[in-house]
Amino acid sequence: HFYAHEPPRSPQLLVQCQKPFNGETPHALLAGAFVTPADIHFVRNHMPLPRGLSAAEHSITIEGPGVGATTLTLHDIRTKFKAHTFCSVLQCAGNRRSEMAAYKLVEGRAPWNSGGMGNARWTGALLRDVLASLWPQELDLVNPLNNRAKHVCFIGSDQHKETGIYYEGSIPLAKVLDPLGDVLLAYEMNGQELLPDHGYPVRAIVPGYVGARQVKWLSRIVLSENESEAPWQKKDYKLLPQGVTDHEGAEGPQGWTSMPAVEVMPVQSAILTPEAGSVFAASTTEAIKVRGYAWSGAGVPIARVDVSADGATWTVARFTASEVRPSGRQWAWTLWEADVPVPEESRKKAGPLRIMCKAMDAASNTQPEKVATVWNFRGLNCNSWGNTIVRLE
Ligand code: MTE
Ligand code: MO
Repeated sequence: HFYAHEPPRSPQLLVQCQKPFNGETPHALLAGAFVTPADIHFVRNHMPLPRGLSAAEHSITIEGPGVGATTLTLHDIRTKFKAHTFCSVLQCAGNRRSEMAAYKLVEGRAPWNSGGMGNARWTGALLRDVLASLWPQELDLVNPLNNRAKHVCFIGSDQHKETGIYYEGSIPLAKVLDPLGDVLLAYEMNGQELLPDHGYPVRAIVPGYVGARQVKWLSRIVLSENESEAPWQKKDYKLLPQGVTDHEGAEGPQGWTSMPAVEVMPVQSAILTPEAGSVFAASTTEAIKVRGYAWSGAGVPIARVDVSADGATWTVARFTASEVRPSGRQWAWTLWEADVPVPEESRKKAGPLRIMCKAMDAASNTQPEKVATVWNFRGLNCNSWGNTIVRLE
């Protein structure tokens, strides 16, 4: 009965789990739109959808050490603060987990392919503006580190059915107060009210950060000396060292307690089409058209994407779409395509052909070649070279 009030969902979403709902966007649909439509944008819920939220009645409580507590209605947030609109990639830490799991067993439950990531256009008030107007004297906006609070906890309205705790995550106050940080209290996605699955009526958008901190159905914001104590902050979303291969290890000295929570995401790229298993004539002299995405959580532009069908000769991809913003605030993905020749060797025989891509951002961050390099027990942040295996017949 906990799940009796789930919203209607697009039948196009590939369902990883029904309760709680986890669904990803099919690769070809992601490749087909620079701005991911809201109804097919991936959904990652940890719990049943919260009930009874309404934009007209919603408010957010904001509190912190030395500043007390105050409540702002969503109406205030919409009308009293300048609205900012920009594209920002949301990526689940589990995106591409299936590739890690294929290499070695992981614990994370959903075997995401490359569709656990989307690029939507978000509208909202900057949390920086909100804090600056509430506490212009009490907070040091210029040097965030001078404040007693060092973290900002976001608390949702969805509850864990056994413990009763609400979904929660935190980010550094410095990210919120950074004039280039662009942390939003977002009330629109692609120019429309948020869909229930994406956090209606308001959610946090934390550009460049892992999806887990971009709390949906936002009801409280707590400025705090410490990061959030919630399990999603203290446990689940951490990159454990490679020696940790089971639950016992995760609870041990090299586990949760010794590793920081995932924040800024690494440079990422993946191939969306052709889909794995697509068939091409072995004798073809025509190049294979390859499409995909690239993005860097650092907010710097993608400098280059290279694509190869033999790992030795690389074709430089053409960028087909991006939203150009100043470096450090480029939160949209870059879509790309490349015409990749079938290697002479492969043309003589039928069989699988692996096509690979690798991106570099403007800060020279690159993707590691092998999944073994990034494997971790939770199956998080898989960003080794993108790939697809097609068939030559
Ligand atoms: N916020 C709440 N309140 N509850 C959640 O379960 N899941 C998080 C984040 N915010 C979650 C949440 C995770 S892990 C991800 S990846 C993103 O929401 C997914 O956002 P989306 O469902 O809009 O794509
Ligand atoms: Mo996630």
